[in-house]
Amino acid sequence: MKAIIIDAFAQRLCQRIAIATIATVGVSIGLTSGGAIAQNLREQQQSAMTAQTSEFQRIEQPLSSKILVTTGGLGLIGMELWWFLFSKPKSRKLTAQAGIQTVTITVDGGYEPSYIVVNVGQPVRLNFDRKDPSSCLEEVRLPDFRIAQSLPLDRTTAIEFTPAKSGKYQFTCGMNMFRGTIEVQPAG
Ligand SMILES: [Cu+2]
Repeated sequence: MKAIIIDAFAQRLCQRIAIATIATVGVSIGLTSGGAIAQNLREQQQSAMTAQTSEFQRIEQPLSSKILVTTGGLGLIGMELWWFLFSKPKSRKLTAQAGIQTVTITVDGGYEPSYIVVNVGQPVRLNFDRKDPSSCLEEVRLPDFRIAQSLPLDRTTAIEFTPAKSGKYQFTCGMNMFRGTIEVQPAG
């Protein structure tokens, strides 16, 4: 049990580090290109300044754009840190309605909620509400339950199954890029 929790945590952390890395690269590129643009502007200005006389107006523009880029970059880094340190995976514990554990999962740039907790031996109904037009999310798979279901856009598609054993099961898009987890808790 402990091993499972650690494993899930490591997986989660791994995902986050990957996304954080991408975000960092994005910010770096933004800062670098911003700096390059600012420098370019300054060079242009300096050559223009030798020809013209109005100095003060011209020097202010590259400075302000530099400040803007730096502030934007720092803001993004702050948001990234906040997200990395404080945001938590959203999980949902289902309660049965008329004997079926039901949840609606919004499919829009991923799955929300992406972590679902159910009880063993009780029917589960996942209502996938697909709002994302990208073909990436047009199919959902639950390999452990031998389910592969296409999801029409702007519609809710129900998938039903009954987990016979406790454990953690993945559901993914057709290309295994987006993932969610169904945690099946043992009886009692
Ligand atoms: Cu995909």
